[in-house]
Amino acid sequence: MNHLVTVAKQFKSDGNILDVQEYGSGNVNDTFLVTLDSPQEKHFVLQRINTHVFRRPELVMLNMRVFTAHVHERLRREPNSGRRWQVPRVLSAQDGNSHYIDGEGSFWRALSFIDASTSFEQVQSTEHAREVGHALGRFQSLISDLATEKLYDTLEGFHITPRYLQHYDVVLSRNGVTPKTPDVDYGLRFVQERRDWAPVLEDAKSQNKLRLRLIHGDPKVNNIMIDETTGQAVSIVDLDTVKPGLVHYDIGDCLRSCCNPLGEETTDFDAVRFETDLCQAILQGYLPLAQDFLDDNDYAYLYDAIRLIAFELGLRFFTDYLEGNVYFKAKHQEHNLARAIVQFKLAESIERQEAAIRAIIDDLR
Ligand code: GN1
Ligand code: MG
Repeated sequence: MNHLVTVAKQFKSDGNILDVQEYGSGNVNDTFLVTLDSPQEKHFVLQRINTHVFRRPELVMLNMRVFTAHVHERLRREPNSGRRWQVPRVLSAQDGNSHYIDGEGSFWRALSFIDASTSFEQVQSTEHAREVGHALGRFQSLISDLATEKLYDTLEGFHITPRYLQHYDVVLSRNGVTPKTPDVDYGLRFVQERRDWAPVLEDAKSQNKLRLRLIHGDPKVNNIMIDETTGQAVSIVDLDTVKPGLVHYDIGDCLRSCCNPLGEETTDFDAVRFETDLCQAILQGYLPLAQDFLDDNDYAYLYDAIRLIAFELGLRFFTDYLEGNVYFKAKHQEHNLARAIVQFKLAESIERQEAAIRAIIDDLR
């Protein structure tokens, strides 16, 4: 029997397994969609966790159990808002655990599929952008009353930009840079010119201007599930990085992902731009839900967050290219270099539009 089917059978579900197919476009974990013959549950999501990235995957699952229980309880008590909102459920393995380890030592887990919904690699319209913003606000607000100490830090250094810079310096001094092509040269200069500004959010955190909260960590456009009929956002998936952090990491990540109409994988570098209309729509969806937990300092650092997370992701891709593609899955040798340039071009576009972006933020406060 196919190995994937054998693994899928280790998780409790309502029906027999009809099919297991690769699913989505994750850069870290391997994701599969399992199809069942049961009318109650047509699908579930099966994932092999990248344990090179998530060193303690059992803590990722523990976190997931804790905050999904919290959110399910809040949703149960909340008055009906007339909108569907769902959180994936962790499916137990036959032995009652939240994971299954196969004969090769791979770590597998299963989650329920959000029915009748779909996600997109790029934002489709301003309505879609508004829904993405709504989803992020809804998600953050549902975990805003869960104490940060309840969740483990399952990926130390995640979104701590100065840590990525430190690692970049180590890789550069260890490996050197060969070949020094014009693209590599551009990347080196780009990082050099911005490195003094890179600790901006971490500095604000140390000065107690910004405080830790629970965040999603990866609210990019393809993690927002959209109802197939209503077009409304109904869930955010990819919950591995829900842990303590700054809400700014989330806002920055959401905007760098959603306001880049060409997407992360384009190779048309000169056409990459940050679309301020989409930024406005996302914040229009987000801020009404977030204004209860955002203070003046939070607003003051929003622009920096948008610029920083684009810069940071570019730096992460660039470092990974220089290191030989050890973190992000790459389809070819230069793949992470190309992804880095896209993020750097996006950061430049953000910088050019600083006044307009700050005006949008001020306007919506
Ligand atoms: C990774 O695996 P995926 O695609 O969900 C990465 C994110 C990046 C994203 C860029 C744990 O997410 O931080 O923003 O690639 N996840 C991790 O596409 O590093
Ligand atoms: Mg992810």
